[in-house]
Amino acid sequence: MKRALVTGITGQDGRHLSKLLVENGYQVFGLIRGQANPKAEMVLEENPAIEMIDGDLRDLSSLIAAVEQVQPDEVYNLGAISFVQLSFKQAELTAEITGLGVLRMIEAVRIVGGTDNNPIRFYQASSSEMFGKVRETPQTERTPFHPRSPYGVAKVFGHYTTMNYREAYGMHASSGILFNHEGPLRGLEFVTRKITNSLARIKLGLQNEISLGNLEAARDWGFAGDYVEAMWLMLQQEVPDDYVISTGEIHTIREFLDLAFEIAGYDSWEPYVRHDNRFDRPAEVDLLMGDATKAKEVLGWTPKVGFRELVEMMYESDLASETEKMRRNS
Ligand code: NAP
Ligand code: F7E
Repeated sequence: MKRALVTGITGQDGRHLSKLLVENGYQVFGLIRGQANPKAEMVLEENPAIEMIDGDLRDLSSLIAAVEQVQPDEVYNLGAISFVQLSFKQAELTAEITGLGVLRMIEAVRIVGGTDNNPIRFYQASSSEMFGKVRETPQTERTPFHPRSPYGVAKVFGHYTTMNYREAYGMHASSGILFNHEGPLRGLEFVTRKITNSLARIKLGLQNEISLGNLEAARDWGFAGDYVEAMWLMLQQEVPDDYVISTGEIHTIREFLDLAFEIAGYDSWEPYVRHDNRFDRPAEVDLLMGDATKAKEVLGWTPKVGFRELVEMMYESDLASETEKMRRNS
């Protein structure tokens, strides 16, 4: 039975990835930070086969202890402050966790190491935010980086750290440069889930409007369930490498609103959406569009869920859960 250690197990991707790993016959260990983290219970309810291990990306010794205890075949480093807007307000903490946290995690893996003929394989959750003010479109593994937020800067540090450990120590360390991926498990602070959840509440008469920032930004949105498969495939390759994971299709926030409101049976979203400059960013990433040809050719990976299906899935899930909450409260 293969053993995997996953940081960020309580996040969107951690929940999808741990499900996939358990289905693939792995014993899964999740790194959990803090005292009595309430999200740990939720993950265990979803997936009772997971074992939780205490640790924090700010604390190297806790990471070494976790790797020593688990003796993993594979480590997936998904833990981060992942909300770009928050990274502007807590830049130092973002650098500490999203940036230096990668160095600590991969250093723990290097120190513990695994056996000579079975070295520990490492996955780093890199991001399309590293491209920021894009130098070319679509973006590939060779496109230069120009991050536009403390989050993007921290991810560039983590990306180059992973590359450096691969080159300097011959480690099996790979990075997935993942473009935005969403789904019903997406945090409510991200724009897609904020829209589908608010829309479900508007439909049920629980809310009147949605306050949003810049509607003109364009993103390459895929489904998180498809993207965690790519993470796993990267660690099954003989040779470690970096891969762009994306759909190659872009839509603006405005187009997301068009489709979501159409699915919910409205003629127009305009009466329900208000601009609030608290959601504008000091520096914006206008457009991200990935070219995942390498992942297709080497990993055999392609996304399965299209844009309409994704928006429908998120809206239907929010409508069902908000209806259930209403029923319980009545
Ligand atoms: P998410 O839902 O925000 O989850 C972040 C996870 O990081 C949570 O489990 C959180 O745990 C954990 N974490 C935060 N601080 C930590 C610390 N000090 N020590 C250990 N764990 C800590 O993020 P996601 O969407 O699943 O994304 C997973 C990874 O992929 C992140 O690194 C993100 O930056 C990257 N990424 C995401 C996307 C995307 O579109 N989703 C695209 C590219 C890259 P708590 O429950 O304890 O807070
Ligand atoms: O913003 C605009 C906002 O917060 C998308 C993370 O997973 O993907 C994610 O980062 C766009 C931006 O995601 C609101 O200005 C407008 O242009 O959903 P988001 P993100 O910043 O693209 C990357 C790949 C990651 O790696 C990150 O971890 O939407 N926008 N109005 C808004 N965004 C939010 N959150 N809220 C609004 O009200």
